[in-house]
Order: sequence, then C-alpha cells, then structure tokens
Amino acid sequence: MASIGVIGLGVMGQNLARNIARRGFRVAVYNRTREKTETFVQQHPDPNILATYALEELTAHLERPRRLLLMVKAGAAVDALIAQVRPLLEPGDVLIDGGNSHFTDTERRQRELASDGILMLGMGISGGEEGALRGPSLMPGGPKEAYEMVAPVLEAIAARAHDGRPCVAYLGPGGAGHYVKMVHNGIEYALMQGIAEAYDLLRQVGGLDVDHLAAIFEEWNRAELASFLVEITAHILRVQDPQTGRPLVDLVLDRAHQKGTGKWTSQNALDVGVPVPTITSAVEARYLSALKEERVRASAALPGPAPEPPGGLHMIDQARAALFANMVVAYAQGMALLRRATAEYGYTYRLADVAAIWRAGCIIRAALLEDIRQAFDQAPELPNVLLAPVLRHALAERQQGWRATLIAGVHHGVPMPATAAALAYYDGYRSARLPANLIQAQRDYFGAHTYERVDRPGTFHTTWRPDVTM
Ligand code: NBP
Repeated sequence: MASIGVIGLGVMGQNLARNIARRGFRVAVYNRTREKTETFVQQHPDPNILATYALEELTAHLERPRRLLLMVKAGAAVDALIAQVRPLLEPGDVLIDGGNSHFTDTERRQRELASDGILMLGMGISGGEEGALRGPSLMPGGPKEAYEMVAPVLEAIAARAHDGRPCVAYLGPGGAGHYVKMVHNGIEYALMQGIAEAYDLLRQVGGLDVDHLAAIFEEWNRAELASFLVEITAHILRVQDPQTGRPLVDLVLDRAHQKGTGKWTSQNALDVGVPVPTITSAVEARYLSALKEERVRASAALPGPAPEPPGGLHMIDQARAALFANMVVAYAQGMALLRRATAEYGYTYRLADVAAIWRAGCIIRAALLEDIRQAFDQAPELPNVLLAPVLRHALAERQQGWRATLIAGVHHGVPMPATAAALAYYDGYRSARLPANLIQAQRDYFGAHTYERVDRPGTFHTTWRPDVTM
C-alpha cells in the first residue's frame, strides 16, 4: 500500500513523486496517458514508486484515509479528474490540488466535494522542476484536519530555510493556499520586470556588454540583492549561443508570454481595493512586449530623445539601489494584498509565516525575505513592509539612486514601468496629503458625490458654480 498517490506525471508530478519516494514514503502514481507512466518508472526505478494504470487501481493501493495529490493542468482538467476520481473515494479521504488553480475554483471544488465528505486542499507549489525534486515551497490551504493528515509528507518534501524550518505552513481555510500562490506569482512578475529594467538601462544607457552585466548580477547576488531571480539572470547572461557565438539572451525574441497568475493578482487587487501598481505594471509590460510587430513599426515612426554618450559607472550603483527598492516595494504590495485577504476571505495565515515559507525553494526566494519575516514576527500588525525599521532605513539610503535611475530612464527614453510604479507607490504612501482633495471636489462638482472636510466632521456638498445650473 502507498502513503500517497500522485495523479498527473507532467514535469511537476514526476519530480514531486520522486521527491516523496526519496523521503521514504511509498507513492503510487497514475497518468492519463499510459506511456508517460511507463517511461517514468523505467527512467526512475524506485521501490517506493508504484505505477498504476487506472484510477481504480490507484485508489485501491492507497492507505485509508486516502491521500491524493493532483498535478494536472489547472482549469477544466482538474474538474474532469475530480469527476472521475470522486466515485472512487470515501468520506475522510484527502484530495490535494497542487496545480495553479484560481482560488475561487478551489473554494467551489471544496464545497462540492464536502457534500461527499471528501476533504480538499488547494496547494500552491513553487520552485519549478528543480524545486519539485529537491524541495519546493508549499502553500497549502483548506480544511485544517486535511492538512494535519498530509503534513508529515509535505514537511518531508519541502525545501528547508537556513534555520532548518520546512518551507510549508498551513495557511488557512478555503482557497488560502492558492491565493498565497497567486500573490507569490504576482510578486514574481514584479521582480522579473525590475531586473529586466536594470539590465536594459545598464545595457542601453550604461553601455555595458553582456559579460560585464553578468559580472554585475553575480556581484549583486552576493549581497542585499541575493535571490534566485538575480542569480539565474547572471547565469543566463553567461550563456553563449553555440551556433553564432553570441550571447544567447540577444537571440531570444523580446515577446514575453504569461499563464495568467500575475493578471489574477492584479484583477483581485482591483476587486479588493489594494494598490499593487508594480505588479500590474509588470503584467502590462508583458502585454506591451507582445505587440512586437507594432513596436517595430512604431520604432521608426515615434522619435525618442537624441542619443547621448554612455552614462558613467555611478549608474551601476544607482541601478543596484533602484533594484533593491523595487524589490522591497514588490513584496510590500504583495504582503499588503495578503493582509487584506485575511479580512476579505477569512484566511488565517500570519504574514511572518508566509515570508518564512518563501525563503527557500520558491522562485521569489531572496535574502530580503528574512528581513520581512522578522519584521512581521516582531510587529504582526505592521501595515506595510515599507514601515519595517530595517527596510525603511535601507530605502532612505537608496532613494537618491532609485530616483536617479528612473530619471536616467526617462531622460534616455528607456521604459522603466515597474521602477516608475514602485517609486510612485513609495511617494504616494509617504504623502500625508495627496491631491485626492481635488478629485473629491471634482466628483462633487459634476455628480454631487459630496466630500468630507479636514477642519470639521460631516459630509458636505457645494454648488461650485452658483451661476451655472447643473
Ligand atoms: P502541465 O500543466 O502541463 O500538466 C500536464 C499533466 O496534466 C499531464 O500529466 C497531463 O496528462 C495531465 N492532464 C491534462 Br493536460 N488534462 C488532463 C485531463 N483532462 N485528465 C487527466 N490528466 C490531464 O504539467 P506541469 O508543468 O507538471 O504542471 C502541473 C500543474 O502544476 C499546473 O497546474 C501548473 O500550473 C502547476 N505548476 C507548474 C510549475 C512548473 O514549473 N511547471 C510550477 C508550479 C506549479 P497527459 O500526459 O495524459 O497529457
């Protein structure tokens, strides 16, 4: 009998199954297409992996209550599989959806399965192929009793942070796990765009070649910017195309694709009224990149500033400062959204725990997350990461470089939407008074929407143009 079953032997399912088996759990696997299962067990023979070729066979070989991990393409495939496996399960069995499902789909499926007494967890998984095999970051949510039943397996396979803590925590009821994964991916978009902007500015305006840039990212990765995404950027910049001998990155088409989880973060942030402009700017930058043919035509039609000699070396330090600040703001916006979701959806995670389970295994792992974890550990009610003392000072020290970097982009016509959005967020958040007074006056002018005053309580309406009847 197996401790757990894995349905779906795509990249993630295969590597998670191997990870589970290596940790000493017997795992039964099943895939819709039989050949994939056969190839998998031929290539990775392991006495802890039991191949099955029908869902009936799979469910018959699981210890009761059953524990089943679904690793199939998010969307209709998950519903299709649930419909097939549901008649084979019994009350108390646990189904884990480890794909990138939308949290509202997860909550619907949990309600549907609850009528049969089947417990469903929605679990975000981050770390890609490598993480799935060696230790991912796991973000489970759903019925607490279901989590308790699978916790030993999840804790065994998860990545470990530098303090030895496994990168998994129970995040709350309903779709909490998939919600946290969605926000993780939104932050991922923002971090990637911030890195791309630093690379672009230093290349186009700084005049640095790819080798020099690789060395810069390697250096940055050794200090405050240490993170998976900065590290892989340095690796990418070192790779040469074997055919042409040119840096491979120069031959990659500049049209970014997406699977939609960044967009979901922005959509949800708009729904719950939390500003995440850096994340949204990163999603939109991918949309703009997709307009390749239009951009090529526009490049001949729309003038930019006259070219100037390359900027000085100080630009490198300024870009470093800007990238750090952009990263802090990306996490700040994600964390602010996660905080709002606790009130909005009843999720119970502590932000310190979310930061803790992102410290290793996942795509957005970064040294900075330990500072964020400590900040929320010491002050769980901290309204915004920007206010954490250690980060507040770090941003203050860097703000001149941050501003200079954006100014350089504007001056030289290099688009830096994430940097601009991050800095505007910082400036907006630190403004005791914003021009929303004028917005309110305009709303009251044309729509009699009323306004409040700074000098006395109450709701007011003014006839702003007594000479004009509206
Ligand atoms: P895919 O998302 O490409 O899914 C492939 C698996 O889904 C295969 O086993 C395939 O079976 C199965 N499948 C499909 Br498609 N439709 C099915 C259906 N109607 N019934 C049964 N099985 C079906 O693989 P993946 O990249 O391993 O990702 C799995 C999940 O994990 C996705 O939700 C993904 O978003 C998420 N995720 C991926 C990563 C990553 O780095 N790749 C990271 C984190 C999370 P077949 O072999 O018969 O076609």
